[in-house]
Amino acid sequence: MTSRRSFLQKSLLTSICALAGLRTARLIAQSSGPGKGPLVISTWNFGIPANQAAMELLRKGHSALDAVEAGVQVVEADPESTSVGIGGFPDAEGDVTLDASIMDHRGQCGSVACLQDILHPITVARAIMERTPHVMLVGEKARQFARALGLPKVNLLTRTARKAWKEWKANNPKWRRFSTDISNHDTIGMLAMDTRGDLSGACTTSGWAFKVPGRVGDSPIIGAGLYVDNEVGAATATGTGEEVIKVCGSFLIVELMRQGHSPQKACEEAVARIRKRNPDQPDLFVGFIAVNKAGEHGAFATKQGFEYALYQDGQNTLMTSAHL
Ligand code: SD4
Repeated sequence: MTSRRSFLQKSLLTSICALAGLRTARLIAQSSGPGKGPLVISTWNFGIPANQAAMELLRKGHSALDAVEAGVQVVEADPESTSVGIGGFPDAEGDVTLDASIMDHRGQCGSVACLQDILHPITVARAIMERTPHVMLVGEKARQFARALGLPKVNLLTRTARKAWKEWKANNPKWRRFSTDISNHDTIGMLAMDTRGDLSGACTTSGWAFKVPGRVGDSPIIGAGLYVDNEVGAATATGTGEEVIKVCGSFLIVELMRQGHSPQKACEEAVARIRKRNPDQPDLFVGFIAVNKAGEHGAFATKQGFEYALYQDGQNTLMTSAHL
């Protein structure tokens, strides 16, 4: 698997270089030097405590991979967060189903979708990456895989989430209306650069509140909710996953950075494409964050209200994203 994957990556790189000419190859060479780690960036205000946990590991010399796993675990374990891990709002039948993905500096990745009863889907995603020849496991078999790892069964439906679901259900007996409210779209996506300048990323969510059972969003789809290329940079997404999947959002941003865009311009271009595809949906929310190998970052959203947390140069700061 590894050799096939690295062959495909090299082939893709070669084709892109051939298409874009030597200028692209020069930009890759410039951006693949040592970066400005340690650095952590993550979506929304719960990114602040998540960044803190990640940075503690980076400062001790741990890898970016260890850091992003530990960072997003903080939010997965927080019952107050209604869009990630325990406490996440359930699907239309009242089941909490979780999606997560992780990707490291070697381009290795793992993901899990529609996972029930497990507190840390990100740890399951990492185990899939490290212990199997596969990238993605889903549903009941993924749950069994997680249990076989020794992860305990946990009831993820909190009283608050159950109450919200009951209220939603009372108003939506036939699942006709699905909320697109921004408050239902608070995935944590995290990108980190370690002291060696290597990049990793993680993304984890309970997805769209009261979704159609079986629905999978962008977060566990490599290239949509998360993408890392250690030669170029990394990106992750939050918001309506269906629209992120349709443009391969995170992969698109990394490829735009490869072609010379700054992380900010790359995020803006990806958001512009989503807006162009959805001219009649002014309320559609999608946001991206990105970093490049130079330690520069970007963030952009379809609309106002997107915040992200940046931990760089010793400061863990809640930032307000620019938007369309
Ligand atoms: C999804 N993008 O499942 C995720 C959910 C989310 O902030 O709410 N992201 O579509």
